[in-house]
Amino acid sequence: MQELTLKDWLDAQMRDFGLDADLVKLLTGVAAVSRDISRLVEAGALGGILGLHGTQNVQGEEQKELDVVSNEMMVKAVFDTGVVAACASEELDHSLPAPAADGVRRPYLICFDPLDGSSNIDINVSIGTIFSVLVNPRSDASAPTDEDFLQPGDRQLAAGYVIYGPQTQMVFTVGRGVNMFTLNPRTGEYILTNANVKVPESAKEFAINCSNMRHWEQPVKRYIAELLEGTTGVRGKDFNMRWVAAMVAEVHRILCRGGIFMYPRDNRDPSRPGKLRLMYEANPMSWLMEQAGGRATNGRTRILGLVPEKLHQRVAVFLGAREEVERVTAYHLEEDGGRC
Ligand code: AFP
Repeated sequence: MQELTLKDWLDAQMRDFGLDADLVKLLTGVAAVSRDISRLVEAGALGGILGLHGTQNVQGEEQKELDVVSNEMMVKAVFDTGVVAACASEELDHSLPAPAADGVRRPYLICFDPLDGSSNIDINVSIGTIFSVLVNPRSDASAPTDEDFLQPGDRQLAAGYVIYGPQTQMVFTVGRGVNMFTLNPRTGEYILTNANVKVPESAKEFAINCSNMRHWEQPVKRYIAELLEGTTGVRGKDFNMRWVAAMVAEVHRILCRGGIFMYPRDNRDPSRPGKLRLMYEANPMSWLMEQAGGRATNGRTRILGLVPEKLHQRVAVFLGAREEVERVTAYHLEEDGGRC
């Protein structure tokens, strides 16, 4: 069978479905820089950029050297495409307008987490880059601000991730299903290896950081207790548990093999509704899930319908197989008093 490269696939999308040529430029730029990030990740200690950078990001988290370098690479790459008016990164306090002041309106905004799963960097476990493309709401060439990014996930035009694991794979949607491309390390070309991915309906695996169990809300405790009871409980079957500590890897596993991923809100800090970021992690991954036939909620409502209040907003996340996400969401709504 003839291999279909990312370029061929994008050309076909332009030809057959009218995919915007500027969006193709942007996706091509993201693919190209992900190849370079992949090489750095692969070099590890030999590349001389492992370890701590000695600074913290806006969320107060330690930045790893590779976080900082890959962020700089992403910023440069997206602006080099010439179609991005501003970008927002999990690693930056505020959005960054395109440097060129040439009076040209650029059609897109892009949000990204340049290196998700940083705690895995130094131990050679899968990490990834997540991205989400939005329309630039400005009709002129003026510089977008943080407020321009505050659009619900339903308005994304493209979203996906690149996983740096045993293989490097780029997985994304432009609103017509989810496709997986694997990087051929010999040619540097991304090849379509899994078209129109669907989340298996029946789940056998769940992913949640159980060390936080004592802080969870009651519906989450109930749902997990039932999974743990296995064949002896109401679910009548055994489940297995996985936790990679990188959302990219958990989502990738669910797209390939099914299951549910959860990062619930907890009772420690009421001002912090979850750990994950809406714009950089939850929105793009939720859209992928829905495009693959799965579901994504914050326990109560669809994540893609949430209107962000701030750029670095956090949110509780339940995503994966439809039935599982619907069940845990129903437990939350029951607890709230039966509102559906
Ligand atoms: P970073 O984006 O800071 O690398 O954090 C990764 C992450 O946000 C997400 O990818 C993981 O699911 C989650 O944190 C893991 O968190 P804990 O294992 O610390 O609970």
